[in-house]
Amino acid sequence: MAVTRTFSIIKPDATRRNLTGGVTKMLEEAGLRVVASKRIQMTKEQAEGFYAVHKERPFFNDLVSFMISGPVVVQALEGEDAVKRNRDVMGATNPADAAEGTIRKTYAESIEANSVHGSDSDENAAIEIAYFFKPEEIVG
Ligand code: IDP
Repeated sequence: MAVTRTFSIIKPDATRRNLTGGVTKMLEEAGLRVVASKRIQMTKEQAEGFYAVHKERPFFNDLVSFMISGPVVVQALEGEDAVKRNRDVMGATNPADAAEGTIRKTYAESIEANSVHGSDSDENAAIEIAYFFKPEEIVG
């Protein structure tokens, strides 16, 4: 299977509870390698742009407010079939539906404050990585 990249965000509910290490450990144990990482405070404009695909959804404004409510850690991850591998370890969007052993089952507070973002396709992974990282910030 091919080694690919995906994009991850450790969301404000997780940074607030000092779970950056806990989440990253679960990503690494799932076979993903952190090839870029930075802790940032997203601006409203950045969050709106990142989630533009959801702008017609009823939860869009709340989601943007949540994502700028504290620092996040944006990461590029590398591994075999990285997008699926990451989605598997993240678990379902709603932690109530997430499987045992997943990040969201372990750490998420609610369907909104669900601790992590992960790209849903290789195409979106490339777009999302480029949204936050310059090529030289990624060291494989
Ligand atoms: P995903 O993060 O599992 O890919 P998406 O459907 O792409 O899920 O939703 C993006 C993010 O929007 C979710 O991770 C969550 O933070 C938030 N979200 C999704 N559905 C709801 C909802 O019904 N209420 C509040 N927030 C939601």
